Amino acid sequence: MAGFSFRSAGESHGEAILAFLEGVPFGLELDVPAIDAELRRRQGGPGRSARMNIEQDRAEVVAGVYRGRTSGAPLVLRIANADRSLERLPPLHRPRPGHADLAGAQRFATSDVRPVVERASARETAARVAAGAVARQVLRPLGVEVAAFVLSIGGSEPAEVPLDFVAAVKRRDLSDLRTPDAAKEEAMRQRIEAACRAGDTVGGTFLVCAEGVPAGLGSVEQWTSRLDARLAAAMMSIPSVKGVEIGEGFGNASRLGSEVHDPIHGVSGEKLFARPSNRAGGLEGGMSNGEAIWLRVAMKPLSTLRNPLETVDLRDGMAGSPEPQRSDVCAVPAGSVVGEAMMLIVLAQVFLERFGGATIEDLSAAVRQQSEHRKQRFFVEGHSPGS
Ligand code: EPS
Repeated sequence: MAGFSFRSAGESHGEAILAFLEGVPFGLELDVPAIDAELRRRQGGPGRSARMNIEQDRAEVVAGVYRGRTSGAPLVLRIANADRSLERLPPLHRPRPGHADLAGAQRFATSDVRPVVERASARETAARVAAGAVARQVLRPLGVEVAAFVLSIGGSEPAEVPLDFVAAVKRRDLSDLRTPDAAKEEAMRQRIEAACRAGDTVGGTFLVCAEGVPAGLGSVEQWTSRLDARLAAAMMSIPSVKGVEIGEGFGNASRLGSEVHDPIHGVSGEKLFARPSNRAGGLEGGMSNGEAIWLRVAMKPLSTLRNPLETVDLRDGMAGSPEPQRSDVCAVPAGSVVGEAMMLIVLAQVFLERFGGATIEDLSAAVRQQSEHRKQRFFVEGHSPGS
C-alpha cells in the first residue's frame, strides 16, 4: 500500500508499547534522541500519575533502519514498559463510569475488564508520539512545523490563540502546562490542585497548529479524503478527546457569512495568495488552502476518580465502587503532545499520498516541483497581483 501508515500494539502493563510505521521514505537519517525528547514531553505536566516516575520512555529501533538511515522497510519502534505487572495484576469486575470498561466488557462478554483496560490505557499514546516524531523528521525539511498549545484546564479562562507561532512555541516550552499564555497558567494550576485535593479529575482544551503546509492537500472529491475530516478523526481517536473545532468552527455557526469567510488577496513572491484573516483554520473544501492549519481540541476529565462514582459488580449486579486504580488528575498537557503527533501523522500521510517518494530526495523534489508549477500558472497574463 502506498503512503505513510502507523499502527500500534502493546498493553499498559505488558512488555512494551510498539509503533509500526510503513511508507517512511528511504534514506531518512533517523534522530532517535529527538524521538526520546518527544516521549519525555508526553510524560510531563502537573497532575500526572505516579506511573510517570516509574517509566522513562525511550524508543528502541527494532526494524527498518540500516546504518542510521531508514531502509524503506517497515519501521518498528519499541518503548519498553518498566511496570510489566500485567500477569500479576488482579482482575477488575466493577467498571469505571466514563472509561472503556463497561462497553468493552459487553463487547467481549467478560466480567473481568482487565484486558479491555490494558489496551484502552492512554499509555498507548506513547507509540503515537514516537510515530509523530518520525513524521516530524520527514516533514521538517519540507518546511512544515507543527505545535500544540494548552488553552484551558478545568474551565479556566482560555488562553488566546497565538498569532506568532514561533514566539508562542518559545513561551510554551518554558511552561510545564504547555501553554503560551503565562498570565493564564496560575488559574490552570489551581484547578488541577483543587481537583487533586477533592479526589477528582479535570479536562481542558488545546490548540494544534501546522505552518508551511502547501495548498491543495486533501481532496474535495471523496468524504474519506477530506483533510479536515481526517484531522478531526485523528484528534477524536485520542483517549478522552470529545470535541474538535476546525478554525473558528463553533463561533462561525452564529455569525454571518460576510463575517466568517476570509477574503482572498493576490501577492507577489512565493506565496501568491494572502488571506487577511484565517477563521477557516487553513482548510477549505476539505483541502489545505496554504494558510496555517489550526484546530481546537476538547478533552474530558479522566474517568478514574479517587472519589469514585457508583457502579455495579459485573459478577453479581451488586452496587459498589470501581476497584481503586492509579491514574492522572489531569493529562491535558500530555494530550496536547499527542495532538501534535496525530497532526504530524496525518500530514505525513497526505504529503506521501500527493507527492509520493520512495526516497527522501524524491519527496522533496516533488514538493519543490509543485510549488514551481503553481508559480507558472497564476498571475501570468500581464496583471500584477493586487491590481
Ligand atoms: C498513562 C499510563 C497509565 C495511567 C494513565 C496514562 O498508567 P497506570 O495505569 O499504570 O497508572 O497513568 O492512563 C490513563 C489516563 C487511562 O485512562 O488509562 C500514560 O502512560 O500516559
